[in-house]
Formats: sequence, structure tokens, C-alpha cells
Amino acid sequence: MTTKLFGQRVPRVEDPRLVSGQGRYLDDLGHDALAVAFVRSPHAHARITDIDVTAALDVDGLVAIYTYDDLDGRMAEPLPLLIPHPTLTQGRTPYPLANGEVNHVGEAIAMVVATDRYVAEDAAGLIEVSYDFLPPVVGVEAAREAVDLVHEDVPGNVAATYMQETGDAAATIAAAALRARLQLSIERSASMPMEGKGVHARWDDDDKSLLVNTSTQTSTSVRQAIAAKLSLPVDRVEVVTPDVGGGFGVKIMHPWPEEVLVPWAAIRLGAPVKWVEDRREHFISSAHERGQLHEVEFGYDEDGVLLGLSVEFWHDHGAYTPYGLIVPIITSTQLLGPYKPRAYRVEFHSLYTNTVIVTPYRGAGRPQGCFVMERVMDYIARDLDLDRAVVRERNFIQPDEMPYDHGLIFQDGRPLIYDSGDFPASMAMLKSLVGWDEFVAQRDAARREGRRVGIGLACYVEGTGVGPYEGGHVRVETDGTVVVSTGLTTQGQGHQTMLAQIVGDELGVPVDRVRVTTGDTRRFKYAVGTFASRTAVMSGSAVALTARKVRAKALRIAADALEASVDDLEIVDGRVQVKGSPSAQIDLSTVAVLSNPLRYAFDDAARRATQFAGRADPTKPPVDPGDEPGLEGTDYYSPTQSTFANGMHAVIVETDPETAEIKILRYCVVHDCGTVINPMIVEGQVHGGVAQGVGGALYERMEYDASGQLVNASFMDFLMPYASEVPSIEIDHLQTPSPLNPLGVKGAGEAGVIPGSAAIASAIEDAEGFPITAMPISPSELFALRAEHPAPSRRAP
Ligand code: MCN
Repeated sequence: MTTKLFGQRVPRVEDPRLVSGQGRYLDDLGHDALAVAFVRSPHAHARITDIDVTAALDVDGLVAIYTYDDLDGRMAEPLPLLIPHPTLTQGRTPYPLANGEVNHVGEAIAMVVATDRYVAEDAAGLIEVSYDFLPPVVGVEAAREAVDLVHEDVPGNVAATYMQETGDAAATIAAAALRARLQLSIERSASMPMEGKGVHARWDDDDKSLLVNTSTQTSTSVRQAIAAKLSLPVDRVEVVTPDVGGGFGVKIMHPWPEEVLVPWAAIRLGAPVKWVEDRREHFISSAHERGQLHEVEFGYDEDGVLLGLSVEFWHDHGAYTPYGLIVPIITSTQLLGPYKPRAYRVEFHSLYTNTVIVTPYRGAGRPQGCFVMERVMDYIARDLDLDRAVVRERNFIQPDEMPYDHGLIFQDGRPLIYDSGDFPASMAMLKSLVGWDEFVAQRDAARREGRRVGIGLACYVEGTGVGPYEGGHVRVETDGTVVVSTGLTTQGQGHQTMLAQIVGDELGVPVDRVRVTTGDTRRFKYAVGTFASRTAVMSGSAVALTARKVRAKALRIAADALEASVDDLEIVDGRVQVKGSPSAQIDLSTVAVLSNPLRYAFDDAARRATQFAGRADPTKPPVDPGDEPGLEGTDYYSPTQSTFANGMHAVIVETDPETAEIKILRYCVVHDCGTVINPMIVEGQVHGGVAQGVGGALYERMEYDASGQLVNASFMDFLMPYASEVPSIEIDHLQTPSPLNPLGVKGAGEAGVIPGSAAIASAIEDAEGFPITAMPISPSELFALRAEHPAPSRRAP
């Protein structure tokens, strides 16, 4: 194999198209379609007593108005609970359109279809909904108190309580020389992809088939969901995902109500129908995450070794639980990071509130868990006057302890077993990258000048590449193009490039000869989806295995044509040749013809194939008995467990002594995602993640008032970091290959975001000298904390 693409900084093949405006996003489709606008609840909790559409009926261009009463068949049932769990005994999911009650601002009540969106919005504005108000439950505290209930049949607002324990945490903590308790919280935030959700559906009445475009992370699951909800045979439904302008988790949900309502209306109306989410809808009717309150108790010894850890937390789950308990389960298991307390108990309560539902947002429960664990590490260091890095080092799982079994059950229902990683080596790299040991002198010098600077660090482990499977199809066309299809969708991660690198290496062809399709169920029907940083591991491995199959077939056919032994052949620059004797060669395109001689009359490769007359003879069977025609194959990869990536971040901040403004001076990342397929893409992924981590630490939060109104539901008020707030990011890679998959890879897509809040809290604490227990933190909150901790009482970190 001479074409070495794996591990190279191959420029992203999709970028010229995307950055020059050639991308085709959902709203670029369906200009002839009818447009949808929704009437959404302005109230957080209410009974609907009447929906009066009379005034809307006179609007010119109105086509239809639908409410719950119009829904038929399975459309009148609640949407599915996608990931059930034995403890989720009180799971609740919404109806596609509200059935008599609304449980958060933004819940859809009526769907208006019109000739264009303006008309649809005008008509929607004329629909009058009458309500009986119910008391809203907003925030974890109110949900915990349970004075009012979100769902009257769910006592205590508790959707589920789940506990896991290894060892005896209470006894271990009680027996420890030192003990402490912390209360730690993270507020709600949400992914804000540039492109919101959107659906476009066309019904072919002759064929009785439906073609749906949707901006999703999981086209195959949307297809199944639409078929089930609309009572259509699955083979009559295809879902094609166009370019997706970001997802970050929110587009995992399937089906979103709109994903079944739009196709349903397209069938009823016999016309194409489209809905594109606007930004306000994205704020109030898609999904949020992160909101959790943690009570932590721990025991440790004088060396800073964490002995026992007990965490109880309350997860703000919003009004419904369609995505199950995935987020709090991830927090509860991934909280442990690279550490190994002797005993660990975790219990969480998933609470209903009258707010938007929760789906995983990049990092998915890990930023909260990392924040908790790293606050514990910093607490121990501060209490014992030890270096914070040293305390971490004393608690690390060691490389020779891999694979490390925590004795817990992970999100995929399988044991939480770390497969690889070298935490001491990562820490050494991080300390050297950021200049950890030199920083104290710099900090003290800055202090003498009246400046407040601080350094912080945080470590995490991230389960990636969750199963159960992913597949790929690879075909060599008779013009030598290699066509790769997977069922996964792509939202900007560079999958076309990454998969082309893998297949290019396996088949000995350059990247520009490989064309990759994702998210089109007409091309590949079986897939799980793009989330949990699983594509490199799952689809990467699947297409590698597939390409190996195709390679083996190519070598077999070429060996026959060249009258050589398979073992003597190699593929170089798209040609199969005899090793050491490159003049004996055959183009892959010609091999493709030989595998399918019906192409004989049509192209150059076919003409070239005539020199290998025996195989190109149209009267001869195209393939050997047992072979399938075509130089192509399909394969699947199905791992026994997740693979665990890890990373460590260090950040230097400066806080303004007067205004409490928080500035990031440096941000350093050491990242271990096993074998790196494309370092440039991984670094891009880490950059994007860090930007979201900075946002989560310093700016982004969903501000609900007590009545359940999201008061910052626009980019005027929901602060996201600009380029000016995102520091330049220094990255080093440690590569400890995963033993679990054929490529040795671990995921990278969420890495950057996970330790943001933990590392920045640690740095602010270092600069200020008092504990930071809640994130995000704004300058005004820091200012208020300073008042609570007047300078003399502050403790030098
Ligand atoms: N990669 C690599 N070598 C590795 C691991 C990964 O080169 N050892 C590269 C791959 O080329 C892949 C990219 O990194 O293209 C991310 O790979 P992976 O970690 O497998 O993550 P996924 O492709 O499954 O993407 C999902 C992940 C998640 S969960 C969120 S959320 C997220 C993210 O990706 N959403 C994103 N990154 C995003 N990036 C963009 N632009 N938009 C989103 O919505």
C-alpha cells in the first residue's frame, strides 16, 4: 500500500463546496412546497379549553389547519419513548400536537399549512387558543419540592431514580481521615446549530411512497419512525438528509413532532409540504441540556487519595422523557473520569419541569460529571495544600491497570470498562504544554502588579463509539470511482474526508477518487446515527472492513486476469500490480468491469478489459460460483463495548479586579482519541468543542422566569462566544490505540467541550482564592461572590 492517507492532514474534501455556498441545506429544497407554521403554547403549563380557528379561515392562501382532533391512527398516540430503562417507570412523551394540555412554552398546538410561510404565520396568528392555567414547575428546586406537579399522575415530579454503587461508599467515607461535602450545579444550556431543524416531504400517490428530507442526525431511525407513525410499509418511505448545518445532539431525537406531522400533511394534501424551524422555535421547542444539581460527599486521606465518593444529583429533564435517561446515566458513570475511588455510590433523580425537553447536547452529561469530579480534586488539593496536578496523579488509574473495570453499567447497558489510555503520560504532556510548574512564579509576579491570574485544569474520560453496529457499502465503478455509502448522517465533522481516507488506503486509491454518501436511506438502510462520537469508531471500522472485502475480491479477479498469485499482488494508485514487476498490472476500473462484464460495451475500462479476454467474454459467467457480480461489498462492525477516549485541559484566566470580567489568556488541550485518522479534523473538532465549553462556562444559559418563560430566547440575549472570546487553542495528541476496533480509533467529536466548565472554574478559583461551585459564571456573579468572600478571608489556592 503506497497511498498512505490514514493519519495525514488531508484537507477536507467537502469544504470547497460548503464554503463557496454550494451546500444544499434543508431550506434549499422544496421551493414548490406548501409551508407550515405552528401555533405554539405561550404558557408553560395549561389545559387547552378551546381552539378557535374561525378568524384564520379567511386568510388568502391558507390550505389547512390541523389540531390534535384531526390526527388519526397512530398519529393520535404519544410519540415513542426511544430509549426505555427499567427505572424509567414514569416516562412521558408528548403527542405530535398537544392533546388538551401543554407542558412547556413552545409546545405545538396547531399546524397551519399555506401557500407560503408568511401566509402560514399570519393565519397562525389569528388562531385563538383558550387556556385554564396550571401552576408551572420551573427549575430543579421547584421540581424537587414538588408543591406543584408537571404531570398530575407523576408523584414528586420524579420520572426515574437510579442508583449504582461499587464498594460501600458510606462506610468508606465514614472511615476516611478527611471528609467533605459540596453542592455543585450546572445550569441549562443548549446546542445552537447554525441551521435549525427542518422537514420537507413529498408523497407520490401513484407509487404510494414518501420521500422525506429532514435535517437530522439519524435518517434511518427517522425513516422507521415515520413508517410506524403513518402506518406505511417501511419500503414506501425513504429519508434523505441533505447537508446539515450542525446538530450537536439536538437532531438525534426522532421523530421530532414536525418530522411526522409534515409527511402526514403531505399525504393528506397530496402536495409537497415543508417546515423550517426559526431561531425562536429552536429556543422554545427543540431541546436543552446540562441543568443538574449535585450533592457530593467524599472521604480522602492525607496524601490526597480519594477513598469514597457519594454523589446524589437531580436532573432537570423538562416536560417529557422521549430520549430516556441517557444524559443522567452518562453523568453518573462518566463522572469518575480517569480516577479510581475505592468506593463510589451515585444516585440520580430525573425530574419533570415545565420546560423544554432534554436530549444530549455535545458532551451529553459529561461536562456536569467532569465539573463535579474535578471540583472534588481541587477541593482536596486546596485542603491539603497540595499541587492540583499532583492530587490528580495520585488518583489516576495506571496504564498497567487497563482494561479497567469500574464495576458499573454504562449508557449502552454494558459494563463500564476503560479499554486504553495513559493518564500519567497525558498529564505530563499537559503540564509541559501549559508550563504548569513555571506558572506559580508567573502568577505571583502578576499579583504583585495587581493583576489576578489563575491556572486551572481538568481531566475527563469519554465513552465513544457506542454500538450496537454500523455498516458500509463500497463499490468500485467501472470508471475507477469508488463509491462509499453509510447510513450515518453528517453535520460538518468531515466524514466524507475521513471515510475516503480509510477506503483510499485499503483500496490503494487517492482521496479524490472516493465519493462518500451519508444519510440517504435509498443507498444504505441500516444505521444507528451520528452521536456519541461514534462515526470514526463505528463507520470508520465498518467501511474499513468492507473495503478489505472489496480489496480481497479485486485481488482475486486481478490474480486470475494477470495469471498471478493473490499473495504477489498489491494495489498502487488505483492499479493492481505484481509486486516488484509493475508492468504486469490491471486498473481497478478494469477489474470492476471483469466483475460485471455486462459493462463490456460501454466504457474505456471495458475496452481495456478485452486484453483479459477470458474474463471479459460476455458469454462467460461474470463471477466465480458463490461470487456476487460487481466489485462491491457490504459489511458491518459491531463492537462488544464502547471505547474510551480521554483528555486533559489547562486554562489560564485573568479576572479584572474592578469589573470581574473573565478573560482567557491561554487554553491547552491534550487529547487521546487513539489512532488519529486526520489530525486536522480532530483539531477542528476540539476547537469547536472548546468554543462550546467556553460558552458553557462563561456565557450560555437558558434563563427561565418563575412562570416558565424563556426570557433570553434570542441571540440578542442568549450569549454565545464570538471569535473574540474563544482563545487560540494549543493541542497535543497522545495516541493510545483502542484494542477494540480494527483501526485503533476512539472518538473525538465531543472532546473539546467536556472539561470546559471544570477547567475554567478551577482557573477562576485559582485567580480569586474562593471556591466556585456553580457554572456558568458571569462577571456579575463573580463580582457578587467577591463580596461574599472579602479579601482577608480568601484562602491562597
Ligand atoms: N476523527 C479522527 N480520528 C479519530 C477520531 C475522530 O480523525 N481517532 C475525526 C473523524 O474524521 C471524524 C471527526 O473526527 O470526522 C469526529 O469523529 P467522531 O469522534 O467519530 O464523532 P462523530 O463523527 O460521530 O460526530 C459526532 C460528534 C458529536 S456526538 C457531536 S454532538 C458533534 C460533533 O461530533 N456535533 C457536531 N462535532 C460536530 N461538528 C460539527 N461541525 N457539527 C456538529 O453538529
